[in-house]
Amino acid sequence: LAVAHELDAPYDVDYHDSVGSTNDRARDLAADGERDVAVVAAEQTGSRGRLDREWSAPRGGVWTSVLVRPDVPPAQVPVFTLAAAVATANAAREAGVDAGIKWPNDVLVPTEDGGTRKLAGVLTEMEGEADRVSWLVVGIGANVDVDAADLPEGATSVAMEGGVADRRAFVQRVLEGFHDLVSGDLDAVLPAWRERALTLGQRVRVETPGGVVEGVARDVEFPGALLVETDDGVERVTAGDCEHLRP
Ligand code: BT5
Repeated sequence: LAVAHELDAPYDVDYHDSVGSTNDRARDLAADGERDVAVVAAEQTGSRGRLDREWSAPRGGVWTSVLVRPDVPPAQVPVFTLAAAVATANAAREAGVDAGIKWPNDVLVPTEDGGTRKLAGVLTEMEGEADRVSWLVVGIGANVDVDAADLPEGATSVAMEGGVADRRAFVQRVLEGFHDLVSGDLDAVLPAWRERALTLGQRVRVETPGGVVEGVARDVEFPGALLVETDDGVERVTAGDCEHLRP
């Protein structure tokens, strides 16, 4: 694999044939004071999902973590996560896979029986003061040229969906798309997210740190909250695990 060296990316690329976690590597670079960089790996041996869940990252996937130092308060970080999901869903669509986003950042492919399979995920980590982010690491994992046997149940890949499984093109599009979305007006991320959303209009059940919220997902609001219409009115959900309920 020679993904990295020929990458025409909007970031400097720190390439690894094998690494524990690209997010951990990016965090180390952040501590060293590096500026914007995209860590890219052919495989990860200790990658993480959110809430310390395991993430499978065998060869054939796109595993990347972008280190940026945006001049924004920590409260705006969720919009970077939405942007990463949009860039990834768009890269999948360019590869011929009809992917969409489950709030906030799961990239899924709808199945014929009304379910979904997970194509990609995003893990964002940051450090900052009250009013300003010091560094932000946005980790993106996408199953591109990966076989079902190497993935957990419920997962899918570009190859499995019959798309064009070109990892180099995919990672390039993800990095370009993300860069474009976060370099301009951050408010513009929301309409781009809405265009790819699978969650809006759906009945959802969100497990938030403050309890379960159930209702119909109506919209997203800057910097990334989900507005859920419940029996008791509209609730604004800023974090949590979202499940689409079958009608
Ligand atoms: C995520 O977590 O979806 C965020 C995944 C972020 C991975 C990237 S890869 C580059 C960077 N470096 C890292 O170490 N991480 C980031 P979450 O929403 O918690 O979903 C985790 C769940 O997805 C697991 O519990 C499994 O059920 C499932 N899963 C694990 N590996 C998968 C895969 N390769 N494809 C699809 N689903 C997977």
